[in-house]
Amino acid sequence: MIIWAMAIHAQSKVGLPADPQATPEARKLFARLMELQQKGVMYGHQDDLMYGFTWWYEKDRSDIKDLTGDYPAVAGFELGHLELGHERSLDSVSFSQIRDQVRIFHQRNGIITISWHLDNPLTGKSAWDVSSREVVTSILPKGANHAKFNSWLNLLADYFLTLTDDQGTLIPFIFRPWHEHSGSFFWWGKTLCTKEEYIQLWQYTVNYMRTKGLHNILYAYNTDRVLTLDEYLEGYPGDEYIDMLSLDMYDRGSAYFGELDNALGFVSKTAQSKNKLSALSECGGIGPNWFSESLLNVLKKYPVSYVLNWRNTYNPRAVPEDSPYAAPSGKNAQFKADFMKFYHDPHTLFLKDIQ
Ligand code: BMA
Repeated sequence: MIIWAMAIHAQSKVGLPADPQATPEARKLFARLMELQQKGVMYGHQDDLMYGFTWWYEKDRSDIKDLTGDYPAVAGFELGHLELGHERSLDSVSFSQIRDQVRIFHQRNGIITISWHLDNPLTGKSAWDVSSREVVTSILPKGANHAKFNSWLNLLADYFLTLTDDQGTLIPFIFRPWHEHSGSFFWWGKTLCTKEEYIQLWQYTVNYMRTKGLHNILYAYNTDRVLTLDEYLEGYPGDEYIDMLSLDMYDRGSAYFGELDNALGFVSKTAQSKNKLSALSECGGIGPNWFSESLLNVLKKYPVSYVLNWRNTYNPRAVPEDSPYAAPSGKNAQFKADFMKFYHDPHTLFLKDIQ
């Protein structure tokens, strides 16, 4: 009897989001991601649907689709400046357009992931303002900026509550706040607060969203480049808060693929042992066979839900030498064939592959 009960319990733990009250849609998304992770690695692109390197909002356009004929399987969206009550994000995209594209992409059966480069609530400067080590302390309970932080979380929750489908059902998505904690370039970075404060920040945020009735969110824990699992897990808020273990790593030189292999190895292994998802949630690089061989060879070794290239910053003054990371063009047009090889590889999944 006890063994039977334990077996049922263990089974129910497999493939379930961290939120005990997760909506059916969030459960479905989690199970779908778990299944897809066994099939291959999805390709994702930040801000893919709103603009590209040389264009600004053209209906149904995407730099990835222009090149490959298909959309990415994962679309990234950014909410920085929502907390200020602005109409447009720090990347100049209107929040109403983001809402529209989230709805459209969900209808296309794509996967949605959201990031938040929120301003520094203490100094009023950007997310990259690391001039003070008091910011996280100041927004936690009893801190001088706690009420302000709550009002920012309110704006975020209110916006999340508008991300609904035609039936009014909340659209499930992956949220990756407080990212790249192992680095110290955001005000919530490793040397800018204590480990305990960082954990509290995470738990407070997730609990706040849950209290607001948001049970449709899968949460991604995230660091920048790390060399060890201890380094990776420093600041991990706990299995009850996290659904995905993710990593951001950009190509910064010859050690890159070795370090990526090492980190993705322990991240994906730890994720598996916790029944969580894993992802390479930001990456970028270019070079001969960069996508189709160097990156793919590492990705093929581990169960990784998705790999995402950061945004193709719209550049109205682009000159032919310029080129974005994703969907290479300009001076990198020579690498288009490499990206197409990556696209055609049976291991990579674009939107049509996940229907
Ligand atoms: C960064 C850069 C910035 C952008 C931010 C949020 O890495 O792309 O230009 O504002 O992400 O999207």
